Amino acid sequence: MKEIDLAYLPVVGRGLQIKIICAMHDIKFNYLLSKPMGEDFDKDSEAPFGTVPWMKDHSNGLQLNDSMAIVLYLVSKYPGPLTPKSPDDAALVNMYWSWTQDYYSFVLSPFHDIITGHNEPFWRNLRLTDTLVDGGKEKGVANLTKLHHMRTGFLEKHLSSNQQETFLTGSTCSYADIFLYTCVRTVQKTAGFGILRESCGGDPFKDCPTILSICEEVGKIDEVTLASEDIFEKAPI
Ligand SMILES: N[C@@H](CCC(=O)N[C@@H](CS)C(=O)NCC(=O)O)C(=O)O
Repeated sequence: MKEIDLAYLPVVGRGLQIKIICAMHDIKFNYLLSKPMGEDFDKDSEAPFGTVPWMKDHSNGLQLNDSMAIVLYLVSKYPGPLTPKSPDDAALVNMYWSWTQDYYSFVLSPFHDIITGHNEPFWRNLRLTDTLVDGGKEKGVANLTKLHHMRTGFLEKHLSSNQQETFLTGSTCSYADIFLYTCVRTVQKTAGFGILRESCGGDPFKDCPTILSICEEVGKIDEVTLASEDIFEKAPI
């Protein structure tokens, strides 16, 4: 039985990439919406670390409370197209996954606080003190826009100086490509990230042709479009 419960929030965030990976590896996926944005799950009392995503595998009862741990578990327990072909392949995929996780944690996630007006300081590790302490929202948006350009600039330069491949690590799509795709489309399409688009003069990735081309290729995979449904149009962030 390939079936998991995944608790997350009704946003793109760190949940959609897991849903897409399940679709590509033929794993049945039950989406539980967590408090404070849903009633199926209470992250504060049911998830050991008080965060989502949280996963339970129906086959063995295994519970995991970290997005990367969940993804590494799924692609090794249930092999499929996203399972790395060798330790070398896995090492590179994990490096690009971590680039994306950092981009999410340091750029997208602080933007979430600004977009949603979230000002409870212990939500996400006191991070508000970093982005908003010196100058409020306007300065926070300016700082995060600068960080967006710096982070994507490094990745773009690195990728474009290597021999151009279709995906991050070669000719096959990896779970890192999927996460990069969900983050880029979130910034390009969701209503909340209009604030970053505006602060970039319309197109936050205009200097990132390699990143955009990888996302274009990811978007051609049937399971990616099916699992994404209309989330980029409907979800706020
Ligand atoms: N390293 C963790 C980070 C998890 C995390 O910070 N999740 C956020 C949502 S994307 C959360 O649960 N925030 C609510 C809180 O910290 O109370 C992972 O990747 O799973």
